Amino acid sequence: MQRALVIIPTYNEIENIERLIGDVLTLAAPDAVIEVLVVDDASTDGTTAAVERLAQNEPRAHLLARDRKYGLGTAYIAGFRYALEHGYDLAATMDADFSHSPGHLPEMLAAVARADVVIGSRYVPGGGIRNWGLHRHILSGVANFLARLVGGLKPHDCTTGYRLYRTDFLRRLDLDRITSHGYSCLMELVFVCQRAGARIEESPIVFCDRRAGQSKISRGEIFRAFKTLWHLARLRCRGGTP
Ligand SMILES: Nc1nc2c(ncn2[C@@H]2O[C@H](COP(=O)(O)OP(=O)(O)OP(=O)(O)O)[C@@H](O)[C@H]2O)c(=O)[nH]1
Ligand SMILES: [Mg+2]
Repeated sequence: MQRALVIIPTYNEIENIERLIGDVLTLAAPDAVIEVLVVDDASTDGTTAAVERLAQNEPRAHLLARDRKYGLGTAYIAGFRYALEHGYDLAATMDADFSHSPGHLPEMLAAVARADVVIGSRYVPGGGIRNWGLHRHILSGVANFLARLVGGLKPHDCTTGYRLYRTDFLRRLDLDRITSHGYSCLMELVFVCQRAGARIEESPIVFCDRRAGQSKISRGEIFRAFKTLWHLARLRCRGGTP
C-alpha cells in the first residue's frame, strides 16, 4: 500500500478548507493511504486555526503553518520536503478552492503507476474548464503556448496546480535551485522534471472556477510568469538545469 500526501497550499480559504479536507480523506483509493498537508501562509481569516483544530482530532490531517505569505511556489516546495522527510511514496498538489475536484485523484493515482509525474490536465481530451471568463482563457492559453514554445515544455497544461509526483523522483531534484516563489513555479517545476528525465503523463481534469473565497492571483504574478519564462528560455539555450 502506497502512502500519498495531498499538499494543499492555503491563503484565506476558510470557506473551503475543512470541507475539502473531509472530501479528500473520504476518497476511495484502493491502492493508497491518503493523508493531507495544508501549507498555510499566515491566513488572516481563521484558516490556520480551523485546520489546527481539525488536525487535533484527525491524525491523517497535518498543518504546516508559516509565519507570513511566502508564496505559492515556496508552499509546494515546503510540502515536498515534508513528504520526503516523512517517508510518503507520493505527493499530490491541489488548490483549496474546489477548482481541483478530489474526484480526479483516484484516476491520477492509477496513472502514476506508469509515470514519475502526473499532471491533472485541462488541455487533453476529456479535460476542460468550467465558468471561466474570456480573459482567464486567454491568459492560460498564452502562458501554456509560451511555456511550450519558449521553455520547450512538452505537457499541454504547464500551469495547472493539480499534480501527483513520485517522491523517489522528487528526491532526485535539487529543490533549492527552484527560483520562482509564486504561481510561475508551476512552469519551472515542469521544466526541472522534464530536464531530469521524468516520465510525465497528463490525466484529464475538469477545472471549475472557485465558488467561494477570493482569487489570490495578481498582476504581479502574471509579470513574474514572463520573467520565469525568460529564465527557462536562457537555461534551455545553455542546456543547464535551474
Ligand atoms: N500557502 C500559500 N497558498 C497560496 C498563496 N497564494 C495562493 N495560495 C493558494 O493557492 C491555491 C491557488 O490560488 P487561487 O487564488 O485559487 O489561484 P487561481 O486558481 O489561479 O485563481 P482563481 O481561479 O481565481 O481561484 C489556493 O489554494 C490558494 O489558497 C500563497 O502565497 N501561499
Ligand atoms: Mg483557484
